[in-house]
Amino acid sequence: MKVLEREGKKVILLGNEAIVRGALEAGVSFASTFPGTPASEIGDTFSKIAKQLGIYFEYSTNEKVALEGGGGAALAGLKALVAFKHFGLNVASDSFMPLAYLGVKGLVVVVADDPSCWSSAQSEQDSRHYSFLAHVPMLEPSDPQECKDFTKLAFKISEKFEIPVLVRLTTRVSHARGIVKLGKMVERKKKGFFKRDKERFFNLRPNILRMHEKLLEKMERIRKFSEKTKINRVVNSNAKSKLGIITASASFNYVMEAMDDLKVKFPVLKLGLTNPLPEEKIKSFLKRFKRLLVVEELDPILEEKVKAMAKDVNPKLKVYGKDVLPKAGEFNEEIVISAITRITGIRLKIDHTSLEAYKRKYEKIKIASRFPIMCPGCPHRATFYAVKKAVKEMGIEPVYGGDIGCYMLGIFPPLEIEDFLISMGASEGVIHGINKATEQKTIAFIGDSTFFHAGIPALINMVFNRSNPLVIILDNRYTAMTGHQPHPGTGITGLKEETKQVAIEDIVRACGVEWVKVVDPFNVNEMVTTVKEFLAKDKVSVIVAKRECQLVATRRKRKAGLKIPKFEIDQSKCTKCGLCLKEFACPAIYEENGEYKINPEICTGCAVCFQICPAKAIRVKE
Ligand SMILES: Cc1ncc(C[n+]2csc(CCOP(=O)(O)OP(=O)(O)O)c2C)c(N)n1
Repeated sequence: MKVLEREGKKVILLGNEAIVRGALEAGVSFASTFPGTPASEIGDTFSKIAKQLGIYFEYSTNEKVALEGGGGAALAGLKALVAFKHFGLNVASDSFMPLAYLGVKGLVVVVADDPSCWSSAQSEQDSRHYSFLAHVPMLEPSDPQECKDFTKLAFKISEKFEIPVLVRLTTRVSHARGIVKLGKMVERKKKGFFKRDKERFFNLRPNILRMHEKLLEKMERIRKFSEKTKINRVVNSNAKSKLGIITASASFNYVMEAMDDLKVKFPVLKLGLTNPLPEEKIKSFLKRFKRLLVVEELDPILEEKVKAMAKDVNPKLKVYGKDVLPKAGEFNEEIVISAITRITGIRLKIDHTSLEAYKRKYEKIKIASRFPIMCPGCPHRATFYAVKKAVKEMGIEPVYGGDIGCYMLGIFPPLEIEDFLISMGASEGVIHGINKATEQKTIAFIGDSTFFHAGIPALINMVFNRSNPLVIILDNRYTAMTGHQPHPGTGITGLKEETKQVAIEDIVRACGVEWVKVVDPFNVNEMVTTVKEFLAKDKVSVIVAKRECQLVATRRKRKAGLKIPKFEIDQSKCTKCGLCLKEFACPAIYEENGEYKINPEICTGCAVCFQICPAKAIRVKE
């Protein structure tokens, strides 16, 4: 594996893989995560290599638990890396703040933001705020080489100043590939020892105020380091210009590309350590200019701080930022070009002949616009179909709580079976509120991984506070949407070792739910009957819709050389009612010249269409 290549070699790594290599070079002993794109490959890489290196790695049940595990290992003297996506830091934040007070050392937390929400349903978020909120130093790499180097440096800072360190990525940094020059992997400690230390660990009054002050003092000491470190550096220092640029993270790359295309050179202060900021360095940079542009994605965090500094040292400086750049969404080179153009009047010299040729070439390519869909044979689709059939037969229109996972694609037409999506586990919490507030029937859909992550307290709340929604736990055996990582119900750990399978139905019963049934969603009739039965209950009821993700099942069958049955439509029997295509909406089914057909290339043989066809026109293909 490339992340394990020897010292001195140059290899092409993904930003996320480079994070792992940086941790290996720092001597990491413990790594934990909860999957979430754009951070997922960090955990998945550890999962592949940890065992052979004697590193402990786990997919934790959620990000708070992952951080607490990493925090515990670090308190016991091991170097620990914890990684998750931006929403993960929200979940972990309750423990993130006090861990900073405890002076924990050797703890690096990697958070990956997703400007433009390429793989995040819920909200855009600028996690840099957490660094300032928690008084935790923050490093922001721009490319894979920096991902490696900054992770190593993050461990150094954490060890030296006895503080957790945040490494903040964005999708473009996590998922960029680039050449990385590898350093030496060091020996790692196998076991630590927790030494009781009341002074350091008892964060109660009166200790707590002293600990808070100590944390702030540490940040002041790190500020001095920030002034000196080479990762806060000026690029194009000698360029003669009245405009200067301050930037960090992926934005630095767009700035460099924009200057290249505009054929201009402005001095650029590239910040790698963005909290604490090197105030003296920034102030001396600001003094040189009449105009300054701050390029940062999402919130104007640097901009506001730079504006405040400019008041002291260069009050006439005009600072541009969110007045010429978008406040929402990811940047790109063109966006930065347009900001520079607006400030300076410099125009991009466009070669119109090649532009016209480019337009002509791409005008011909028509990309179908369509909603993202669940895979052919996805058990979630079968569950949704059965629920829709059941409520139609009952003549009711329930409120549907949606949650986070592959099944959230059910929000799109033609299924449209989720009324809201908020955060992991919120389907249950919110549907409980709606159940209490209305006379309407309520159904919460929640995935298996999501149930383990955040669904249990909300289910207990329904029992405790006596609401009666129907909760359907879509148990496809994996955390599927982020790459089929195992969870507590899968029976395998992140180190690929066998472990106990925690049965969801046992937890549900232990929460106090009286009406619980495990149903295979591919058994359409049983699913419809159970939904109808449970919707009539006056207490909360739970269906565990249990069927392995069809992608995994099909891959396994193919690998074992087993035949995957295919289905076809007998045109002589088909009445063209359209139920299979328009209501069940399996992507393997399509219409051609007025006939409905099944594409054998993608049919996975789930046999649900076979069961639901009213004309019995679907049969096994010989
Ligand atoms: C707090 C938080 N952490 C991680 C994620 C990333 N994430 C998006 S979908 C998903 C998978 C959920 O798995 P599961 O509930 O089993 O549903 P499946 O995809 O298997 O259908 C995860 C972890 C997130 N959105 N929020």
